[in-house]
Amino acid sequence: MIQLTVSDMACSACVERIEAAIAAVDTQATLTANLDTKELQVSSQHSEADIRQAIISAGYTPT
Ligand SMILES: [Cu+2]
Repeated sequence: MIQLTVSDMACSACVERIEAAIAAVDTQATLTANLDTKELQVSSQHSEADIRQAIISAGYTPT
């Protein structure tokens, strides 16, 4: 389980964009987002670096 904070994830459209970017890397990935805490949990066989890179290319900033 990869746990990230994405402080610029503001609404459900942001989550959808991030979800699509992660799906492009790993179609098997599942994602849980909490818009109140800006926390993102990703279940993926890919590395955290790959997932981070996908989120960054979608225009968001994971920390
Ligand atoms: Cu948004």
